[in-house]
Amino acid sequence: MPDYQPTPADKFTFGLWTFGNPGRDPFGEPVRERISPLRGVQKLSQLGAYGVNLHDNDLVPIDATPAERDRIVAEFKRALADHGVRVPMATTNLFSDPIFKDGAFTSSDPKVRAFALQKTMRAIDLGVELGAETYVFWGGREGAEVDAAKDPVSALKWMRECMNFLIYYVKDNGYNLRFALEAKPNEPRGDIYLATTGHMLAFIETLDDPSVCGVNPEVAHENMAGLNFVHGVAQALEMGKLFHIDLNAQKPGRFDQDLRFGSEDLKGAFLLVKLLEDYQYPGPRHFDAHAYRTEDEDGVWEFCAGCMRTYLILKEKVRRFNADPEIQGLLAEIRAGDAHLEGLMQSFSPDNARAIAALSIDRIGLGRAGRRYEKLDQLTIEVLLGAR
Ligand code: DIG
Ligand code: MN
Ligand code: MN
Repeated sequence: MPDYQPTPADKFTFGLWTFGNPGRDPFGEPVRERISPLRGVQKLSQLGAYGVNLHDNDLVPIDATPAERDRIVAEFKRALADHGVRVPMATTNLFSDPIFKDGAFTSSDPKVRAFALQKTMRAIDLGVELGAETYVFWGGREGAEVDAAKDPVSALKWMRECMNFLIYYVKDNGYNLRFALEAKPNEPRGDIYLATTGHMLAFIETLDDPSVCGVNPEVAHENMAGLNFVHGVAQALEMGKLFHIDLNAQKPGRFDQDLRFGSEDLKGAFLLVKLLEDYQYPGPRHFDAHAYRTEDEDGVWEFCAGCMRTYLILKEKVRRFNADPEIQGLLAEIRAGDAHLEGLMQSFSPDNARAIAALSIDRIGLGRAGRRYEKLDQLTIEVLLGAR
């Protein structure tokens, strides 16, 4: 039996804001001290994590002087080096400060949009200085409650203008950095523009250079939109646009819970791990989640350890599923191909069209044939329950 002990080779990462979450919620004050970035780097290294990620202001206060900024960053870099922890991803906090109350890149006020660009350029510089190669954009305030106030077409044009500007900024500075756009349907805004990963994939194609921009899907966010997360990740993966991923858990129909990975919808988490592992997704397994508000610092580290341990246990379940003779035999039967037919359909020609038109296909028989999915899903559940 594997020991499910994570190592940096597993590429597990946590945002500073995850273990640093003090347990505040809209109806309650913090319940624990905010765990510092330095403490987090030390502890996550001991737990076997690969890296940490950050918003600019998770590390450098928004009102820090340049000298304070440099001191804080130098101290953080020393801790990263001392504990062998990487910073694969960085991002900008464009949602906490009141200036962003009606959006950052989509604010109707060009002064706010300019401030957001200014802040993001500085945050990109910080991320690159720390070694990040992926830069995430989550537009938490890019949305509306009063749609009469803002033309959504203008909002999208302003968003594109800012994203194009920042892509040119990265190129102009010769940074080795790719962008990953993170969707969320609502919260903290009543409605957030570019609400799902699908919206983001379409938006990316409208940028001046789509090649440097992908997506950062999050389990909870697609779930909030009532969507199948694995399907959205599969589409991004198939398009070569899965540049990063936010792992957590979520109960349907609730606010963004950002729960410990695998703590809800275990089959969905299994199928997600299967997709990532079967397709050898090379990126970090990033947990954008936090401990329950009921927890103290010990509980926070139990939360971090649990995210990684559950991923590794599910990865072992994937291995067992892929090695299970009965399951694989059933899948071979279910997925029986037909080289001739598939050859006809894979490329159009007048001959292929005539051949398909002339086919005699047993509509009634095919409609009656059972697909044996009850058996397959039961076997899947039995793998998850440890009965196979
Ligand atoms: C929320 O899901 C967002 C912010 O935490 C951050 O901008 C991004 C990073 O993964 N996820
Ligand atoms: Mn979330
Ligand atoms: Mn996220």
